[in-house]
Amino acid sequence: MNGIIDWFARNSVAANLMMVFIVVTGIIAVTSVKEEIFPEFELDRISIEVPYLGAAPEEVEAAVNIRIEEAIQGIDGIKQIQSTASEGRGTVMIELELRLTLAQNSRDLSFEYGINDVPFWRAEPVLAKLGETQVWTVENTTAWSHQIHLHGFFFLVLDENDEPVRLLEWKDTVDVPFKQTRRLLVRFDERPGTWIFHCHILDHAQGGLLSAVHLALPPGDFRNMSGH
Ligand SMILES: [Cu+2]
Repeated sequence: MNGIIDWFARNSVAANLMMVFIVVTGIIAVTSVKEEIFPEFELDRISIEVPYLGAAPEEVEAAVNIRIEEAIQGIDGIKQIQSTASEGRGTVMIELELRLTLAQNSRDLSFEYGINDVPFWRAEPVLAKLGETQVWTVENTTAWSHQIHLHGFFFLVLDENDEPVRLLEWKDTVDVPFKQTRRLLVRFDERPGTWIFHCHILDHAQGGLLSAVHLALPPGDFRNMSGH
């Protein structure tokens, strides 16, 4: 033991390198532990990963997965829960339903999209993965009807004011009458880029009823703006 201390006392460069190494691994450990403990937020997807060292999948399932599932049960707007228990780790993926609201500013009567309760100009664009199918709930709180048009992809109207729609038909424009709600299924394919959606009434689009879907692009990366 004394030999090691003597050696480090004589080799101060080695001692300093050792210290830097310990500090750096400490920082890496702290930041990577954080990533595992805190849920990762995206607009429509939350992933909760909980490490449970040394536990068998059945133990993880009972101690982690089932508890998370119980805790989030009954929360509004959950589209799908995907739960996996593996050796030493439980993962629960929650897919949220996307909620678009069409509102009107009472002061200047301009139109506003709200995306999951955030006005569109403060919200991130809608994020989608290649090949993903999403469910959009579009609630029109204004006194006007709006025809929502999405570039590049189609809507399937699932229900109107919670009443299921039959027949199911693919449309590129969906009318959302005033004070009504439509639940739409949107299927994205393998064409990455920024795809605009807006009200087809021109002064409404100009007044703000316009937003974008980023298909497999990180937020803030605008590409392939299709403008018609
Ligand atoms: Cu409109």
